[in-house]
Amino acid sequence: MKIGLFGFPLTGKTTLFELLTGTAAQAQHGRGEGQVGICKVPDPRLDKLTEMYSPKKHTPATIECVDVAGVEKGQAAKALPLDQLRTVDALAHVVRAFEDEAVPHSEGPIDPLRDAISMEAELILADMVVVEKRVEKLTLNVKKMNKAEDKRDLELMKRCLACLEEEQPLRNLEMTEDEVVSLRGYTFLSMKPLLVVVNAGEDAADKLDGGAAAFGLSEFEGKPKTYVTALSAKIEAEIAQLDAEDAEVFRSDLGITEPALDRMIRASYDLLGRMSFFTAGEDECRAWTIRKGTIARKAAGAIHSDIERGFIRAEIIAHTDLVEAGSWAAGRDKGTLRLEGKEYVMQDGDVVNFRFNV
Ligand SMILES: Nc1nc2c(ncn2[C@@H]2O[C@H](COP(=O)(O)OP(=O)(O)OP(=O)(O)O)[C@@H](O)[C@H]2O)c(=O)[nH]1
Ligand SMILES: [Mg+2]
Repeated sequence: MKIGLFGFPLTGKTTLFELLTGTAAQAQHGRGEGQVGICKVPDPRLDKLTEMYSPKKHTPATIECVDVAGVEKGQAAKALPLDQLRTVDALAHVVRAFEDEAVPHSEGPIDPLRDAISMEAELILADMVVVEKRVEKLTLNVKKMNKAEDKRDLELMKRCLACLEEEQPLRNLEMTEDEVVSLRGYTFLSMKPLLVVVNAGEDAADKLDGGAAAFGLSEFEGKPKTYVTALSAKIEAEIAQLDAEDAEVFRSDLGITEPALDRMIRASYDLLGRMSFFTAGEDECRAWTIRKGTIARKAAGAIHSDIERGFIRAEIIAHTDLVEAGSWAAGRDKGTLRLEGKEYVMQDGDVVNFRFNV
């Protein structure tokens, strides 16, 4: 899973990147040209397994993060930062809500809704350039060769163009699975799931739980493949330097109910329809990220293609049941550990032992 942080200049992208990836020392402020980092997904369920098994290795799930330079308004179509986001699974638009006279904002007074709308327009514009060229090319091809395939592509591209001309992102366009696949190669930006991350000031902790509405962004809520979350990047970056106990005291003093890292990751998992399962043993306890609705045999493939190919059965126990039973064997005795076949739909928090044959 790869997430791209982007936004107007000086909105706190690199501060958030540092927080997510724990790379404060290396991250480049004011430049951040496509720097990539790994975010370890905190998960108390995995911590609990590690406590039970004392494994040699503890391996959390990870999310890849990209931090790009600020996008200037009106630059979208040729902006390098946006081009660096072509390969991400989701875009995280870092919208500025914090007030700080020492940090100028290219768009003028602080206004999260205005910025969220203008950035959406930039994405739409960037895609429009690509779609217009494609429509031109396909129209010519159809005239010349009249191939069914080109005709079908042209029809789809025209629908995309109409959507963009109405100032709607391609996220809003209803498409079949096949159409989505056929557009994949274009890496359209306005088609990517969008996480609007409001970077609120340190004095706005009481608003964080209020979500979109608290920052005047209600109109972004409930849109297709769009999710709004709020956090306070700078203060959280400072809290991240503290030990766990102090951090908690600090957070509760400020009224922050959930660490920014957890909030951001939960939002990303929800937005992208992802969930985690675990493998646990004395060698390694590990979290794996899969799409919701994945069947057992496919989930095995997340670990290794051999396990998917040679899949026989999966021994599965829900995390809560394993903790309650106290051990794998006790779970088997209690009957909460089950044997499931390849078509079993994985559940969030399943702890799994795949049986396979190669
Ligand atoms: N007061 C306050 N300042 C912040 C907050 N987040 C970031 N800043 C400050 O804003 C300035 C810019 O932060 P960066 O994280 O470098 O912003 P950026 O979006 O990466 O900037 P560019 O990459 O240049 O576009 C720094 O001085 C940060 O300390 C915040 O939540 N509150
Ligand atoms: Mg930056």
